[in-house]
Amino acid sequence: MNRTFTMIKPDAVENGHTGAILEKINSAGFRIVGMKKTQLTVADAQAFYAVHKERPFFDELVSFMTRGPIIAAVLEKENAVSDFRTLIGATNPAEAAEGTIRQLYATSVGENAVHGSDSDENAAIEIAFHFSGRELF
Ligand code: ABT
Ligand code: MG
Repeated sequence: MNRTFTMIKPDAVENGHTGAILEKINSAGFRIVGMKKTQLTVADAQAFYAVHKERPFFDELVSFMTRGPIIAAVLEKENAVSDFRTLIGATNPAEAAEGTIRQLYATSVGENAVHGSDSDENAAIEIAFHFSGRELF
């Protein structure tokens, strides 16, 4: 078994897609190990996306990710990291495969509805950033 970290981002929460996205996650065979509704601070978002700090879209990304609540969750499944990236689809929803979460619910590259960890190493870092051991079951 393998774990990944996801966020349902502010756009998808605002647009009322939380329930539909959780249903897709459940139907795809992921077990929810931990989950909470929370709002990132500017410092949280800057730290979470630190790899992008020199990119031109960084400030917009931080302001988007902090503008409203998110759902943060830890998911478990065999091959969770790569299977979850397949379930969410490409970063740009215009390029996301039919039936993926981003194809269905994202609006743009900058507001793409969900996050999924891109490696086991980053999943472990992201899980530790958002959850304590007592919040994972
Ligand atoms: P995340 O799950 O948010 O990490 O997205 P993903 O891994 O699919 O894509 P990356 B490359 O990590 O993008 C991080 C966030 O930056 C936004 N972005 C990215 C832009 O706004 N413009 C760009 O040109 C690129 C490459 C998309 C991601 N956030 N959102 N939403
Ligand atoms: Mg990423």
